[in-house]
Amino acid sequence: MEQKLLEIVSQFEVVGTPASIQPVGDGLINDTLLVKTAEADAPDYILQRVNHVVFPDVEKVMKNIIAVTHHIRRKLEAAGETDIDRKVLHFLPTKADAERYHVVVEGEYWRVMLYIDNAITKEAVNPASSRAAGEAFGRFQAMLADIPVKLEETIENFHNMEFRLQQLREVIAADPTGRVGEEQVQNLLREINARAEYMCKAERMGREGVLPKRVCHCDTKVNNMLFDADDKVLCVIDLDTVMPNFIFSDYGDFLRSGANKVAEDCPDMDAVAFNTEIFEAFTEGYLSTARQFLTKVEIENLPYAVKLFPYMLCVRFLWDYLSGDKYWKCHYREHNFVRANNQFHLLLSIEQHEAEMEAFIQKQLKA
Ligand code: GN1
Ligand code: MG
Repeated sequence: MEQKLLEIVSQFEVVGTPASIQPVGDGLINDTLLVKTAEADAPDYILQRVNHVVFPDVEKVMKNIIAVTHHIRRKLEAAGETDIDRKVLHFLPTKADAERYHVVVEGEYWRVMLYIDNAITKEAVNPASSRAAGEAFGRFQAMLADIPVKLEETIENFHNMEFRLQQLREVIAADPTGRVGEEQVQNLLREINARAEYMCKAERMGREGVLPKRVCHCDTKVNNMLFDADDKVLCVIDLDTVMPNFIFSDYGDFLRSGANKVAEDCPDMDAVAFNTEIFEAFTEGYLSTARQFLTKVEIENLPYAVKLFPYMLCVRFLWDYLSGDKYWKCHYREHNFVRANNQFHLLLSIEQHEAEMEAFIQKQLKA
């Protein structure tokens, strides 16, 4: 096996002799391996197998990633930054084709990037890491605000609320699991329907031309950043979902996961609550780097974005529950329903904080 993997690495423009290989990290989607080279002065590498079930079009994914990393690299160079290989991911071209950044071996997709040593990832969401995340994801969007190429949508309609509601309506009509009639489902559906029109506001504003799509990360989690030993953010990682979206995706989804006082599948609905301290820290960080390019409409709708993502995940989890639990792994029959209900309770808690969120954002803008 190791020999086969080392041969894959050798198909890329690596410097030095790949000598050993071992798994690193705990990513659930892709397989990630650290490749050490024999020479002390040669860099080490990361070899990654891309999950082509989640990402059916790996060509598109790689095209986006290369456009994004090259654009950020040029920005950092123009700003006179040093140590750039630690501040943006560096993917290696293949030996066979300098324009290609992945190889296909026996139906599996592989890519290689430079290993960033002495970097740290954080799992804990606290005010400090949330502020750092806000800053980093805001800066990421800012650097990509003027990217000259149009990126591809690597998961079609990923954060399209109208599409997610349509999916839910279709599964209700087909009712393959016979779960639609459950009282708990009917109760949740009433709440979903009552908010459906409001929650599709982003799509409407997009069609009216008042809300732009920008390059977004679309998986803004605290563990998708690398820090150096001094706790400074080096770069944003995990770029597979980078695609054009409303900026609400990056802002709202971080708070959906980070500012819930409990895990997204916690069954104790009374414990589900919006953590305003995390909201404030993340918002402060995000606005410090993103306000330079955000429009008035985008800023005014940040509180809407905070509500949109719990609502969207409520709809997606319920859709999966009614479909027979095919998308998310479930450990018990009600697991997806619990997730959906948890997200709905998070939304209820957020709705209580609306005026407070607006006031906080206005205060930041005046600061
Ligand atoms: C999925 O598997 P993970 O945690 O990277 C989903 C996200 C959801 C999340 C909720 C490609 O992400 O959109 O927010 O579950 N990613 C995809 O747990 O569907
Ligand atoms: Mg990750």
